[in-house]
Amino acid sequence: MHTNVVIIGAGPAGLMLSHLLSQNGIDSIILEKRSRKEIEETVRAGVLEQGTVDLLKETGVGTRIEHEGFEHEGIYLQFGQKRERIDFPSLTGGKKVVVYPQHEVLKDLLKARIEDGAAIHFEVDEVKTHAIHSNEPYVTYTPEKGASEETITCDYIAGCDGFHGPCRETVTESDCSEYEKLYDYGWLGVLAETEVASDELVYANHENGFALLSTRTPTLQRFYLQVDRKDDINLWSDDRIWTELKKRSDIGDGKELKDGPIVSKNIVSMRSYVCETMRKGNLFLAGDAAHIVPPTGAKGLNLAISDIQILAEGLKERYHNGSENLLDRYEEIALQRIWKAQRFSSFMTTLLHTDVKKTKFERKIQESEFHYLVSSEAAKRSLAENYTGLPIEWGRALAPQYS
Ligand code: RFL
Ligand code: PHB
Repeated sequence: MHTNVVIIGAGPAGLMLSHLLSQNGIDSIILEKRSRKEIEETVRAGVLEQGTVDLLKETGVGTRIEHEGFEHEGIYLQFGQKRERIDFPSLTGGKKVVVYPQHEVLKDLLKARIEDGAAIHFEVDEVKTHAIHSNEPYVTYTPEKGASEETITCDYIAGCDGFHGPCRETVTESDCSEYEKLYDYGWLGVLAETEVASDELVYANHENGFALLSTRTPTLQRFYLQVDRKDDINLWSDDRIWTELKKRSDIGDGKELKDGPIVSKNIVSMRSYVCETMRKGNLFLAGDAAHIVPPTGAKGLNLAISDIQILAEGLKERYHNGSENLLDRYEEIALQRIWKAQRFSSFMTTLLHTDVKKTKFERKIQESEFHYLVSSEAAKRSLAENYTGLPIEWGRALAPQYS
């Protein structure tokens, strides 16, 4: 088998890359270790930046988002019992975000790719990259556990295999620059069958820890609680979860969060990580394979998509004009946006989480940060600009045209 680009991973990054390449007449094959069903059922992100939504719509995969996504024009920030709203359109010249689950984005992309006849191999095993420094790199894999090995030769390999995939290891096993911060806390995420808790997302800081009220549908809600990163989910009964959610989101107005059956719960740890070496030979890393942000800024999926916009444009220039100039600048262009999203995610995380290691002085500074933020037009504008999504800085390169 031969193709232009072998894409490892059918998450948002891998599927979007395959989609954009096919729209530009460039062949790819996707290798994915999970089943289609598992991909379409895993609950993760919820908030899409305006730029992500625009790209999905412009490239023909935005019909369901248009009808089923919820446009949000702001968020609430809460400190103790004080809750303040940040209005996005008035602060950003009209920008909004859309609440639409990641697995629904994946369903839309998978449907489009499969209808288009794309080669996507699910449930593969033993994916390995080879000869990445040559002009004929190749990937080996087994179509299922224990089956005999297959080989795909290609021009480029895109490592879109998330934080735990094998591609980043290939990059980091020799010279590379990595940056990392681990947090002492994690998020306990739940899906609960109850009514919408708030018209817009609530990010609440409470002395017991952070809480986030988000949504999925009018009858299914997504809530998160800050917990210890090593906490055991079995110690969190539904009653304990509801008690904490109610306490942490209470604003003293006598209205209590409405509880209901909790249909899923799990704990994820939080980290900030960047592998600045996003290209090694003809292997490119994109999305979570190259960087991780704590979810407080709602940036991970959106960053994966902007990496892919840059990479796809570079590949387009290579296949259409024979020039690698833009591909050579992939890292440089992508990292500009990645570090700004890292900064914002770290800022939101530090602002909103309760850190028992903070001194009384640091706690006062955190409180003052909140009061400054909600009372300053400039600070609110900065938050709104970052939350709704910063532009890709193409620099000397031309902005892409997907229309
Ligand atoms: P993914 O989604 O991890 O996809 C990687 C794919 O690669 C496959 N894979 C392999 N395939 C073949 N062989 C191997 N050896 C492989 N190893 C792995 C995997 O099965 C998978 O299908 O990475 P990608 O595409 O870079 O996308 C990144 C996003 O998924 C991630 O950043 C977001 O979910 C982060 N995130 C959020 N991002 C937002 O933009 N907005 C949000 O509101 C938001 N909320 C969140 C989040 C992440 C969360 N968790 C679970 C950490 C909320 C949470 C709780
Ligand atoms: C979600 O709805 O899953 C969600 C929303 C906002 C975040 C993170 C996750 O910052």
